Amino acid sequence: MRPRIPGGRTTVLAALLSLSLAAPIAAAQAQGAPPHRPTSAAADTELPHQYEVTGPTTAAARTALAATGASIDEVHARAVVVTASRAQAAAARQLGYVLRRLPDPPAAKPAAPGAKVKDFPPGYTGYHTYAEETKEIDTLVAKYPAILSKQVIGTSHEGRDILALKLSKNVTKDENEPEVLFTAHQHAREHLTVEMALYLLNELTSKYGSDDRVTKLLDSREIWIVPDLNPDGGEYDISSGNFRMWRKNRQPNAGSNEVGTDLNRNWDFKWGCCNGSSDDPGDETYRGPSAASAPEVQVVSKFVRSRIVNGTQQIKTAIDFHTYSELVLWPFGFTNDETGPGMTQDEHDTFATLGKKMAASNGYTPEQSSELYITDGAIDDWLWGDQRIFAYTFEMYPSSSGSGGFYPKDSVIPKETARNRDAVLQLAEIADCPYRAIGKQDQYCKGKGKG
Ligand code: 0X9
Ligand code: CA
Ligand code: ZN
Repeated sequence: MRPRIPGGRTTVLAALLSLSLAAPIAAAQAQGAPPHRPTSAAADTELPHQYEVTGPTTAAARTALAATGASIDEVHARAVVVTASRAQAAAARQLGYVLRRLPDPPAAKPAAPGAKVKDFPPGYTGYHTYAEETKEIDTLVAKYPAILSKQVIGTSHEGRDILALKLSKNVTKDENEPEVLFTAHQHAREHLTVEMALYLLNELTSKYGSDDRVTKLLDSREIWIVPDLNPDGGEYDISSGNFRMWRKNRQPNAGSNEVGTDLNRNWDFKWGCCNGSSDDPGDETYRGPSAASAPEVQVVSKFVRSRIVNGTQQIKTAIDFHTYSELVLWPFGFTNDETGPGMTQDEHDTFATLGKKMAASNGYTPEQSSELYITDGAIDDWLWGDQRIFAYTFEMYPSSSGSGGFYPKDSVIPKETARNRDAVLQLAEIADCPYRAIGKQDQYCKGKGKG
């Protein structure tokens, strides 16, 4: 594991920053960061941009910065990277920070106004649009009907199907096996996470019967994959021909022209409790008008609750995939405390031990999510706090904006999805008794389940 610097996680970039505070991020310079002056292009003013913010060094300072409504995309020892609208950037400057605008995502040829773009731009066509994703899933279900089944668990605001795929031997039967959940794409611009879900679907079907670990897993577990929580946002992000840097869903807000709720601030556990989300519909981290107000959150919450059988939640472990920063995060996000109501020492130790083991296999940095900044209404807090599922958030590739930020080229997809294979298998394998991670299986799991 990498060494830690107090007040922030350590990355190569952070080390560079600390050596040379005055030097801007080299990659940003090389790509020609745009100047700070406002531009007159109307389209430009509508899109948020990324900024390097020098100054905040503690989780508390980052939480205060997040209260401007910007999203925090990277955390380093002496700087962060945010996505912010013009107003949010101004608010951050009001806090006394120096902001430097980073290059915008690569732009394809702008489409004619109103024209609907059907695919990702050149260099990104390996990513799956919603239609391509649907087709790929249907092909796999047709090819592997004995071990893969598809359910439509509900629809998004705009009416797109939200799917849950089940992988198991005897897939049509609800067997008494530990269940595991993988979710992806709460945030529209985090397209690599859909590829992660598709990778798992391909890997766990095509290797069944030939790969020992995969075979044992499907023989003894029921694995659920919800590959796309935010299909509307994902399609909106690509539909102009330029990446829009969109984060939220596409649900309108009453009394506002601003669209969308941040799904990862909308879950019904400690919703809006702790300055870890925004009440302003224009903000990146808008929590919505009430807990679970987003249809996508309702659909997945209902699905998770449906896995309570005879009073016992069958799902034991979970990962929600995001990008980016290469992190393994665990609850709680709403508090800086490691233990307290809803989190015993043994529970915390189980989270931390498992989280560090997974991080050792993929090279990510492990930490409690609130070490970054406070978040309330995030999915992992709900999965643990409300459903007692050992739930993690993975922030995938890259580690920084200089390597593509939210929009790395499609050439990285195979490597950066396979990179999480071992971590995913680990978490699925230990689902029968997560407390085995701390050697307390006899205390917590005696006579329960099967391995
Ligand atoms: O802010 C978020 O929702 C996540 N970062 S992202 O850049 N993908 O938006 C981090 C969430 C951390 N908090 C919890 N996992 N609770
Ligand atoms: Ca079951
Ligand atoms: Zn995210």
